[in-house]
Amino acid sequence: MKNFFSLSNLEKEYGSIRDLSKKILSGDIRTLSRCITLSESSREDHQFFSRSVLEKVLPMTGKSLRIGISGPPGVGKSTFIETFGTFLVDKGKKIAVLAVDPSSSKSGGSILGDKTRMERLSQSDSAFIRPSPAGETLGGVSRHTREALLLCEASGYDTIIVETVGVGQSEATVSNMIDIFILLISPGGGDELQGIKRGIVELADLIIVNKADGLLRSEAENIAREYNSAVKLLRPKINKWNTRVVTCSALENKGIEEIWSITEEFFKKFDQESDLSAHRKEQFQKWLREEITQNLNKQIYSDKKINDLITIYEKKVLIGEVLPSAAAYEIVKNFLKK
Ligand SMILES: Nc1nc2c(ncn2[C@@H]2O[C@H](COP(=O)(O)OP(=O)(O)O)[C@@H](O)[C@H]2O)c(=O)[nH]1
Ligand SMILES: [Mg+2]
Repeated sequence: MKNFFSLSNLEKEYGSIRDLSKKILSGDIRTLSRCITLSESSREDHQFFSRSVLEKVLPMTGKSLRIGISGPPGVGKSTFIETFGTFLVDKGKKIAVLAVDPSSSKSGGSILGDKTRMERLSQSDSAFIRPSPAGETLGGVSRHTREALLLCEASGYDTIIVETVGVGQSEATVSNMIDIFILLISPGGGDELQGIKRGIVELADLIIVNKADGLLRSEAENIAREYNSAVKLLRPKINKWNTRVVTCSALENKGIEEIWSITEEFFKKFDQESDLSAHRKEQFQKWLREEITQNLNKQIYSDKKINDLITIYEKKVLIGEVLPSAAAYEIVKNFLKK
């Protein structure tokens, strides 16, 4: 790739790309964190720099189980990841948790709360927990998270958990970077079937009704039954895989074993019947296309002259003089001429 930035200053500050990539491969956590931070930076030279490191280690990526976990706030995602993650660490796995929270810039983030709810996991040497900051766009979040995911894989993490707040569009984006999509729901939150967006339910390979303990237990089991009949109507995403529904208690550590065995079963099936690597190639293709669109968008809107032109056309559109489609055509034509 042609080098548009002077990287020598960055190499002086952070180390050479060669060294950094070696450290990533050796599992050095400080370097991993630093490279993720650089890829999240709004500075293009930082992004370019971290991409250069990532490109060097790219052949060592793609070997983890990528698990997406989603669900409305308060459903118990962080608690579940603590329990499930600790269970996996005890099995000898290395876990990276990437939390995507597009709302975190407004709320100040749930990061502090998460750290305390993932206390055991965050203290483990075999776990790496990293919240993704809110990008200005979902596209930003998705690129950060994808790059962080690949960097973690290169660092030797064999299980990557990507957590999203199940409130919107971010699920579809995240489902395009993971292998298995797990949806958490819980009783008592008023999230009956209609409360959770249908689209999210359709993405789920596994639905977990959490908080199946104490007084909530029978309600949790009822909800699981409801979902079980509802998902039968959904088309299986991959060959012969029907969305499964189970109950668990993240707090009391119940049902975790079964969830792991379903996950393993899923990966086995996936690998045999749909070929995991083909799936990942497809994801890379989509990523490329997404990036092209976002890059173009960014370039158009950051061009002063084109922005002036947009303002002019906007006025014309608003008084009904020009059709939006015709205006867009002219604006893009002008942009391409430059
Ligand atoms: N009874 C019960 N409460 C739970 C369970 N899992 C989480 N919680 C509680 O639900 C609340 C929200 O949990 P949290 O993990 O922060 O949810 P998140 O917003 O989805 O990450 C906390 O008060 C947890 O203690 C569970 O399995 N059973
Ligand atoms: Mg949380």
